[in-house]
Formats: sequence, C-alpha cells, structure tokens
Amino acid sequence: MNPGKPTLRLLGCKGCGNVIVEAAFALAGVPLEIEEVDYSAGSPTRQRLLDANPLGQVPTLVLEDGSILTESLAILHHLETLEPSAHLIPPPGDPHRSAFYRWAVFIVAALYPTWTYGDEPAKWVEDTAGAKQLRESTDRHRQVLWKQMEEAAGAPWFLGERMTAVDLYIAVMVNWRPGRKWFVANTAKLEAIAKAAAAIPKVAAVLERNFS
Ligand SMILES: N[C@@H](CCC(=O)N[C@@H](CS)C(=O)NCC(=O)O)C(=O)O
Repeated sequence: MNPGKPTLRLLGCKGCGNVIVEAAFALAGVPLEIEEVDYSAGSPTRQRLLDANPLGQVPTLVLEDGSILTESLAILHHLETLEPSAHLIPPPGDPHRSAFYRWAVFIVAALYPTWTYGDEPAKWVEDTAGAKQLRESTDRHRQVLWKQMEEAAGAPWFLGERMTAVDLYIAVMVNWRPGRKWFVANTAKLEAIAKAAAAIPKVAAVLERNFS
C-alpha cells in the first residue's frame, strides 16, 4: 500500500458529524478522501448516501474493500485499530477507559439524537404545532445534557490530562445549536476544552474548512 494515497473515503457534508471523524484522522495522520454528500430529501447525492448507508446519515466511511462503516464512534474505533498511536480512545488497562465509554456513548446516544430529531422536526411530526414543540423540547433537553457534561468535565481535557475523542466531539458540537455564545455563558469548562482542541493545528485546519 502506498501510505500517501488515501484509500478510505468518508461521505460527509460541511460542518456535519463527519468533522469529528475528519479531525481524528488528521490527528492520527491517516489519509482520508472526503466525498461531499447532502443528506436532505431530494438532493442529487442522497441516493449515493442511501446506497452506502440506508439510514441516510453522515459520517459514512467506505473502507478499502468497499465495505461500509457507519456511526461516528464505530469509525473512531476503526481508526484506533488502524493507528493505535492515535490514542484517542484510552487503551485497555487505562483508568480512564470506562469513563471514556460512558461519555462517548452519552454523546452519541443521548446528545446526538437531539439534533437528529430536532433539526427537521417535520420529518417526524406532521402537525406544525407538534413539530415546533419537538424542536423546542429537543433544544431544551440538549442544554440539560450539556450541563450534565459540564458537571463531569475535567481539565485541560474532558477526562483530565490526556486528550481523547470526547474532546473532538465537543470541539465540533459547540458549533451546532445552541451556538457558541451559549457555551461561553453556560459551560465554561466545555468552552475551554473546545478552545484547546481548536488550538491544535491539525484540528484547527479541519474546523476552519468546515465552519468558516
Ligand atoms: N449516530 C450517528 C449520528 C449521525 C447523524 O445524526 N448525522 C447527521 C448529520 S450531523 C445526519 O446525517 N442527519 C441526517 C438524518 O439523520 O437524516 C453517529 O454518531 O454517527
């Protein structure tokens, strides 16, 4: 294999969850080709995404042999297998491993769905007033969850001395609703983690490409 040639292809869109994966790959020094897709109904690239991932979500990773890996945390695990020196997941025996799993799963299983169901509520609730309520309730619930994370956050990184993939989720997700000003006002520790991650040049380049 030519180490300079990207063999993995990430389907994603600007500013979406794939940014977490892009930042992790950049830190690990594993080449990745990005294919821009738009998951919205009616978009010309939606069918391409559905063919790869019937859930129609990004990130979706196409592996060297054409097989598909979905779910950001599963993709981060795969990266750790490819490049264990990335150290974005505490290895077996590390005292922070259980806390890593607790909070990484909290992010993907509790926090992430607040956007999944709140971003386009009309997809899930036909009635306009109900859709508005779903948007508002998921927005409210997300703030409760972020405050729970703030309570648990360490310094300088979420789990203490060593940066992990949890910090990358934070660095990307602070750019989504409720928006950066809310984090500055309400979650000083998470804001500091996001800033610290964004100060790492390889992460900064990915964030810049996606959020500027
Ligand atoms: N559990 C998934 C969530 C992925 C997700 O919800 N991605 C959003 C974009 S940030 C998406 O594709 N939304 C479109 C949809 O759910 O239809 C993960 O962790 O990768």
